Amino acid sequence: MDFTELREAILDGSAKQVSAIVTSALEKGELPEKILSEGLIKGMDEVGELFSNNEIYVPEVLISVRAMKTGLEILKPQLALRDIKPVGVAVIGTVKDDLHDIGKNLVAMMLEGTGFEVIDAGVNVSAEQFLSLAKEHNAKIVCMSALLTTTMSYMKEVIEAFKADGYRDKVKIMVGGAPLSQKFADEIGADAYTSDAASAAKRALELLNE
Ligand code: B1M
Repeated sequence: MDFTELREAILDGSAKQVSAIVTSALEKGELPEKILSEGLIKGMDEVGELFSNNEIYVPEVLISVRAMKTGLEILKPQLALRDIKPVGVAVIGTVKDDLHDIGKNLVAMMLEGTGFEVIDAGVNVSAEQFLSLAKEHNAKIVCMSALLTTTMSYMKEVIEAFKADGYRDKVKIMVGGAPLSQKFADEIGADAYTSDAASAAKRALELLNE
């Protein structure tokens, strides 16, 4: 099956279209994992590309994500039946004393769209919470978001906490948020910095395979 129409429906943010195409593809015997990878994930990659190039903005991305999630809901039971595992577990959160989560939520959605199981710790997340969630869920990726110059420095405390616990080498720690930079990420010893949600998902997948 050619999944162009499904990818276009994701780009258009048409949940109704996505639902109809996914349902009919399943009825025609298409494999759920193929509909997921060739249709939903590839469609979200294209959305991510447009978003990174500032050709679309947050509202459009959120509509596409909603359409993609509609397709995912239909596929989930089929994927479970075929025992398709997530590519890995990622813990994400906005750091302590910071309540900004629009960007964090976009990153969480893009990670999900790339096949990760995402444990979203929410906002105002402490080092202890990041650490205990990472251990509890055997996460390979920890993503921290910060939007304030006064809270981004807390990311270093989180990294130090992972080191002190001896768990630092078991995870790849990624950071992001408007006031951040690659230089800052290097200074605090993060494994990766990305400037937007789409590249965060891509980089997480690369780190998983490194
Ligand atoms: Co606040 N706020 N805010 N704010 N707010 C900013 C960030 C600010 C820049 C506005 C300004 O003054 N110009 C300023 C921070 C200044 C500074 O320190 N640099 C600021 C301030 C001062 C405040 C308060 C202190 C205001 C006050 O109460 N006095 C207060 C702080 C509350 C707190 O956090 N403790 C505050 C509160 C708020 C609201 C809660 C009202 C609201 C947030 C609502 C919410 O998130 N649920 C809010 C908002 C909306 C903003 C602005 C307008 C928009 C931020 C946003 O969501 N951008 C913002 C001004 C601005 O930036 N225009 C501002 C859109 C979002 C998609 O971008 O989060 O950067 P962003 O995410 C991007 C990338 O950064 C990246 O991917 C995303 C999408 O591509 N990314 C990651 C993000 N996280 C990542 C993690 C990764 C990877 C990539 O991990 C691997």
